[in-house]
Amino acid sequence: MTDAHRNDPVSLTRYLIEEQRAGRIGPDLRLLIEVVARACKRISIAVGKGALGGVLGDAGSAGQASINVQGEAQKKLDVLSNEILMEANAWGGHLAGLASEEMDHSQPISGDYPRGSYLLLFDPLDGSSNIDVNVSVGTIFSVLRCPEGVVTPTDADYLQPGTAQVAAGYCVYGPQTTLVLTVGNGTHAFTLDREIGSFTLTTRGMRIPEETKEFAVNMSNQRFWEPPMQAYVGDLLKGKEGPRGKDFNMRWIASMVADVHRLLTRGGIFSYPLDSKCAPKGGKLRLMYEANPMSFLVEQAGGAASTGRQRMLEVQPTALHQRVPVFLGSRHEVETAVKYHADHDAA
Ligand code: P6P
Repeated sequence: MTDAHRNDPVSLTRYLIEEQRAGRIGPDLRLLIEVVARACKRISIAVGKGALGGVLGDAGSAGQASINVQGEAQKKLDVLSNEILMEANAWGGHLAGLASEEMDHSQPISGDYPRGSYLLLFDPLDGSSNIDVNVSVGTIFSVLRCPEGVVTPTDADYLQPGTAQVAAGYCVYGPQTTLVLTVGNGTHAFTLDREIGSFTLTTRGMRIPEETKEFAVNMSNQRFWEPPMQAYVGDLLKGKEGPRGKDFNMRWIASMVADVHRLLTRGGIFSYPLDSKCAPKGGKLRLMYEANPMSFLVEQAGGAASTGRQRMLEVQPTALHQRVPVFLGSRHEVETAVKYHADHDAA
């Protein structure tokens, strides 16, 4: 769908009401997604102010950096984005609890407010190392059901495989602010109309081409990769004279939301594989609020998502901030990368 939105604009609210009317989502999930979208609008405004808003640079005070549970220096906008999402979701009555990349543990909704039946997980501002250099960043979120009978959820209640997600999405803060969402009925893009402050459906049913000539990986880690990854990328680089029989292009924005938005839009494969540096931690990217929501979106758009050795959405989580290797994007290309790993392991 290209320009149809100009004649009959479908807002995010109308899309969600139509999904509810069709019986695919309930009123609480509709409210949850609207609340998250509203928080993303506030984050977009804060990100867009940059230096003018005094929000660039590292968090912390008196020269003392603020370090999060990931062991990463927090940016001021990391902290602000987290606060915006926490405040927005505290009082609506749709959530039982929430978990964030920026918080050591999950947090039940305060007893001051009614609790709902959903768990919200998010990376409030992914790619934040790019903020100070004005490169696209984004918010990633995942929605799970709170286990039956659990009133005060703990970290263990979040440890559900990606197949249990009821919704997932991201908001990319780039030249446009675009919310990409799935509730299990396709992947759809909503662009923020800043004049009226509303997300408008601009692509209904994103589809990832099954083949691609574009890969996204941080090549500076090549010497640390496992042999199957060395072999896979080595053959990509051989181009049409090599076993793949075609030339490939490379992109790496180092902002997962931006790299994934590109492949959802025009195809490609994104990979952050194991390397000898991150292998002890299980990988670089986080399963619960980066890999799983992105994998849900990609599969709903006809793509594939894997750890290299297992379908991502079937990984049984063991820890809230668990890390995994990631391969996702054009289905046939992901299957090829997985085959390099299977052949290596079989040998
Ligand atoms: P590297 C951003 O910090 C992030 O979590 C992802 O958004 C991104 O894909 C990756 O890390 C970039 O990692 O090692 O290339 O800086």
